[in-house]
This record gives sequence, structure tokens and C-alpha cells, in this order.
Amino acid sequence: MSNGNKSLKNFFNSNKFIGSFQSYKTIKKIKSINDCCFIGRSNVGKSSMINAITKTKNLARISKTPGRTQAINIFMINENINLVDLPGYGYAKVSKVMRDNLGILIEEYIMNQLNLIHAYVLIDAKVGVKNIDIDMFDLISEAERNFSIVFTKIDKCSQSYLSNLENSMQSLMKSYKKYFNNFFFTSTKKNEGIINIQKDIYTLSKQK
Ligand SMILES: Nc1nc2c(ncn2[C@@H]2O[C@H](COP(=O)(O)OP(=O)(O)OP(=O)(O)O)[C@@H](O)[C@H]2O)c(=O)[nH]1
Ligand SMILES: [Mg+2]
Repeated sequence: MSNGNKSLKNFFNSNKFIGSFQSYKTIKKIKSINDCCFIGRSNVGKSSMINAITKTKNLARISKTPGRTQAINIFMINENINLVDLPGYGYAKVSKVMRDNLGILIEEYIMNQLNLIHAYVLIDAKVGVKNIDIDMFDLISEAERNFSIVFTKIDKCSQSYLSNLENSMQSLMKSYKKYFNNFFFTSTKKNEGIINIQKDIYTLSKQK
């Protein structure tokens, strides 16, 4: 392992669960530490991604039942940057009231959390982009946050499918030029593309 990879490993090894917050106003504010958040439809693989990044098995809980993460969970890395696991959106089986509450929680967090420096929007590569994801790109842009798109579960897709997906997404992202940064192609199952996200977060952590 190269020195660079070793220091990445040490960086993410130092992780701590800060808390689980069911309303925006209860979020514990830790001064001078920035947030990056993971957002996406239910079951897209947000919690799996946080576990893959931190190389832990269940720092963030993973479930086969969509709609599992129903609070904002915050994990601090290296006393330096917070990884924020947001509830999944768009899952029909969650009651309408709950859906509305979760929607409000996500929106309040994105609009008001001033230390949020980057949003990773996860899209299941096989499912592709839905209208509700586009609503999320709009919300993030309205809040003037930078974001990247993380395609998940690429182990389920062929290479040619993925390159078509990238092409069509590239044209969609022309409408979000000001805030869109990057695409990432990942599989937590095959540990693909995780190191690129780790590097990105490491770079973000240097940002004051
Ligand atoms: N094939 C495959 N399955 C994956 C991958 N990542 C996650 N999954 C599976 O997808 C399901 C959902 O993963 P979670 O990480 O719980 O998804 P989530 O986005 O946190 O879900 P909510 O909290 O319900 O919104 C689980 O059954 C995971 O095992 C991947 O890279 N490949
Ligand atoms: Mg989750």
C-alpha cells in the first residue's frame, strides 16, 4: 500500500458516531467542523457507502427494508469533517405523514446547515434518475451547495450501460453547472470507486 493510501486509511479509521437527530433543531452543532452529506432515494445504498468509506461493518446501519434510516445520523471523521447520513426519500410504503416529516427534515438540513460544504447525491445506477432526484438537484442548487453524483451498485450493470448513463447525465448536469462537481461510479459490494470518494472527502476536509 502506498503512503497516500495508508494516510487515507488512518484518516477514516478515526471515526466516531456523534448522534441520531430526528428534528433539525436538535442537531448538535460542533463548531468549525464542516459537513458533507449522503442523500438519495430509499435503499440506494447511503448507509452502506458510509460503512465502506469508514471500513466499518455497521457504523451506519444497513437494511434490506427501505426507509430504515429515519433520522439524520452524524459521524465525525478524524475530528475534521462530519459524514451525514440523511433519511432516504421517495419510499411509498413509509406513511404519508412520515414522508412529509422526513422531507421537511432533509430540506431544513440542506437549506440551513451552513457548515454543509458538499452533498453526495446517490443514484442506483440500474434504476437511474427519477423526478424526485431532479427535485433534489434543484433544492441543493437553490441552497447554493456544491454536489456530486455517486452511482451505486454498479456491480449490477454492464460497462456499456454505465457509459451511456454517464453521457446522458453529463447533458442533464449542464443545467447545474454552477454547483455540480463530479461523477463517481461505485460498488460497496465489490469495493469499487470507494477510494475516489475517500480522496474527495479528504480534500474537502482541508477546506476551511
Ligand atoms: N448489489 C449491491 N447491493 C448493494 C450495494 N450497496 C448496498 N447494497 C444493498 O442495498 C440495500 C440498501 O442499502 P442501504 O445502505 O441500507 O441503503 P440506504 O440508502 O441507507 O437505505 P435507507 O436508509 O432505507 O434510505 C442493502 O440490501 C444493501 O446490501 C452495492 O454496491 N451492490
Ligand atoms: Mg440508510
